[in-house]
Amino acid sequence: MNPSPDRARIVVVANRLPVAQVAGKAGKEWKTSPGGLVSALAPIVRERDGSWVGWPGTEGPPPPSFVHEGLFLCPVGLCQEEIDSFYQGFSNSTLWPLYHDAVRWPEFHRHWWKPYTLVNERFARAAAEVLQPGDVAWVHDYHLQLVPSLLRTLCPDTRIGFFMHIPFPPVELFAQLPWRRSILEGLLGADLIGFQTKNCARNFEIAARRFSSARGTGSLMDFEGRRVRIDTFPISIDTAQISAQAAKPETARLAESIKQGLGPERRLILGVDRLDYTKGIIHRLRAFETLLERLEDGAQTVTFLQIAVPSRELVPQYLDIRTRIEQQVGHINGTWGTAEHVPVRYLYRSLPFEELVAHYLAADVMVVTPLRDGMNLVSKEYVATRANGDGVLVLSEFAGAANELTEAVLVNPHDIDGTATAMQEALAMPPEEVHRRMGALRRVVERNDVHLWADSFLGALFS
Ligand code: GDG
Repeated sequence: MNPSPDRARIVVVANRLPVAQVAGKAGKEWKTSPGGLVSALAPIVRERDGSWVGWPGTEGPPPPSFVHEGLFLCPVGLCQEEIDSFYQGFSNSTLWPLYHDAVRWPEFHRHWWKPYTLVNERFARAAAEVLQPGDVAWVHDYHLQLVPSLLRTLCPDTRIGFFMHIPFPPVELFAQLPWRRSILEGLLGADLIGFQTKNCARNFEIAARRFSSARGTGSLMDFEGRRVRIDTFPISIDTAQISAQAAKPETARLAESIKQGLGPERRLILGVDRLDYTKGIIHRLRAFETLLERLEDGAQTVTFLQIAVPSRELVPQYLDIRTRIEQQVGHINGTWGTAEHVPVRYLYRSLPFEELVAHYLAADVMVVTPLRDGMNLVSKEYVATRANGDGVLVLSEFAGAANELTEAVLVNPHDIDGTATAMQEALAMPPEEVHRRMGALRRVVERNDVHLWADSFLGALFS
């Protein structure tokens, strides 16, 4: 008999461990990685005496399993060749662009596929080694889509859940993938496959019916004599943690000094993203320049601050998009800047969490305009900091978050004029409307936080 959902041990299988090695006083030491996923899953794994299987993020043989802050961690090693082919290649140059509406050309290379299968097998074996009867395996994301079926072969009685953090593309795009059947059969090894949105779940069902032997409609499919449930679990944030950080007096002080630094009476429009071509930063900059053209003299009263977190710097498309963004920032500042005013401020780095929250608090308008995004947590984090009920969120309709945050100012990021108009309206929005919209948005992130997301997924896995 399977244990109840609140007692089973959980083995999380994810590309990355929830820790990274940093330089400490006594040499290298492990530090918990920031982020909502870690803060949601770590307590569940810890309380239930579970484990976390993942790559430590550096090349070479893995260290032995170890306990960090009460979490049992099982490192999986990758050699340099596998980092190039499995991680930067198949995961981030084939699957990532293909699954994000092919906003960049996905590269299909046979010599990347084999390492993808081999690394997935290694993850499955590492998970099988720690799984005990009655445990549950929760596999995460596009890097590990073969793990559910591999694990099913190794541990046939284990309940297996899979959650896809990024979109699942429409079948017309997915059909391009030469290994489409293997990927679908890999995922169908799970008992439950979770997606961010209903559209993604539907895309998967259509692809599974077309390219595998899975049958069924709606949220239940039959595959190789088993029932597979397909469902939607929109991920969220640790709302209480972010709200508490925003409420600290030191955060308010820091936000005030950020505002003062812009100059008197200036309004702040903020963008925060990993530097990724899916996040629409170039389109956003073009929209901001269009806004400056329209504002003419008023251009002096507004600043756009883009925080771009370095990401996948060894993948050529990322280097290319960084160069283009930096050229565009230079172009706008060269054209519109004065000795007193720099219209675009650009930070290419990751800020400490406390500073990130202070920037959210300082922003009059938050622009989150990805060309495609599974969910987008930044949009939800901004909302969580607005205890005063002010601030306007401009949000792409192509972010999964747009399904929930319907009171944001929704935009098509490809429509540069439309996005500029949305920014302009956001800056001029009457306070009553700002408060009404933000109130509605806050109710959404207060109701659905990352803990509810994890509980809903695990509840469904046991039902
Ligand atoms: C993938 C999917 C899905 C950003 N700048 C800083 C910083 N961040 C943190 C944010 C946020 C996280 O990074 C970014 O999360 P997003 O959801 O916006 O985007 P992805 O990284 O692409 O995440 C996405 C997500 O997985 C979860 O399922 O929503 O669709 O693509 O939490 O706060 N954190 C710090 N400093 C920064 O400068 N400390």
